[in-house]
Amino acid sequence: MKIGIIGLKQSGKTTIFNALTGQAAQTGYGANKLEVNMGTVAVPDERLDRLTEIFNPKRQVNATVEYVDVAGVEGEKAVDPALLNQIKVTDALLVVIRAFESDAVVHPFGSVDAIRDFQSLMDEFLLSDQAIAETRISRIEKVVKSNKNAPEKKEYDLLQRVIAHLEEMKPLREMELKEEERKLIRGFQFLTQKPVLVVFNTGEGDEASGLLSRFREASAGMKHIDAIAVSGEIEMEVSQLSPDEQPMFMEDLGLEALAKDRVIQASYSLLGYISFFTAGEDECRAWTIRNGTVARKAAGEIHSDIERGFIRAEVVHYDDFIALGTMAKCKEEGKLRLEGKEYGVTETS
Ligand SMILES: Nc1nc2c(ncn2[C@@H]2O[C@H](COP(=O)(O)OP(=O)(O)OP(=O)(O)O)[C@@H](O)[C@H]2O)c(=O)[nH]1
Ligand SMILES: [Mg+2]
Repeated sequence: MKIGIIGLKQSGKTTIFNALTGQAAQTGYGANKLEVNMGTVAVPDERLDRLTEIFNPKRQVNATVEYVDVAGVEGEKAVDPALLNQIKVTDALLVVIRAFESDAVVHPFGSVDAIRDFQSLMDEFLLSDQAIAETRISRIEKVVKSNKNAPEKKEYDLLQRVIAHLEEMKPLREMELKEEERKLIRGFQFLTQKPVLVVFNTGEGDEASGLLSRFREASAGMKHIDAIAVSGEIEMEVSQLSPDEQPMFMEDLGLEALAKDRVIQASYSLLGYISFFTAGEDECRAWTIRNGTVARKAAGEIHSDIERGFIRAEVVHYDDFIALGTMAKCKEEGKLRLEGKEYGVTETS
């Protein structure tokens, strides 16, 4: 899974990137202009750890999340194409919104108002997508108008619908698209098509429940969007400590879970992602798929050859396996099932 971190200038994106990845990228004004910070972290998974204990494989391979932290956006105008390019191939956007007060940090709009900034960014993303769609339309308009059978005709018609949808101030996340249509516009990587996890960057000890409930009002009816509050600066400090030291500081700060883990959890649930496992003497490994992905496609995550040659899979539910302890026992008890190509892999199956 790959997540793009985006937000207004000086909202704390790089601070939060550091908290999520344990890196120490430079923060503060002008720190990264058009440079990109990238970091990959392993998705912690107790179930996988348990499988490793049982199978004792040569290696354990966790699922990973890749974060891309880019420069801040200006607000109130379409997003810079150079920046768009940097967060292009991402599954979701992590939108950082400043909610902390500080005289030392300049806010581009002159004051701290998190809900205003949220709305302003959403508008900016709409504008940005509109500009992309319009540019493409103007490029193919001539050929489509002069030749009814032009191959670009389908794309042209779809982009007209996309623009009409955006003009109603509706994000493309909420547009009904057929699989074929989705493919047709995939290359544009429209911002408003991506699921959004808003991270309100709050000051130390700030109570965030009021802000989160105002967010829920402001985002009522919107789809594929969620929000959490994170104290960026504190979380970054904790992330720089050794794993042994972290629990004590978390307790002192009253943190039940780290932003690093909360963001991963929120992202999985926002995207409807789940893990399935493969386990053996060589490796125990977690794979990320969308909940309900058919077995053949899930197998394709492992290798395209397996997808092509897929006949059936032997499946056992994690809980059954842990309860019974060995594959042989699962087979004996009828818990090892043969499933065909179209079997939907879900968390509970
Ligand atoms: N008080 C306080 N300051 C913070 C917090 N998070 C970030 N800052 C400060 O805000 C400034 C900007 O932080 P960055 O993480 O560099 O922000 P950014 O969004 O990456 O900035 P650009 O990449 O320049 O757009 C830095 O001086 C941080 O120390 C916070 O939670 N509380
Ligand atoms: Mg930054």
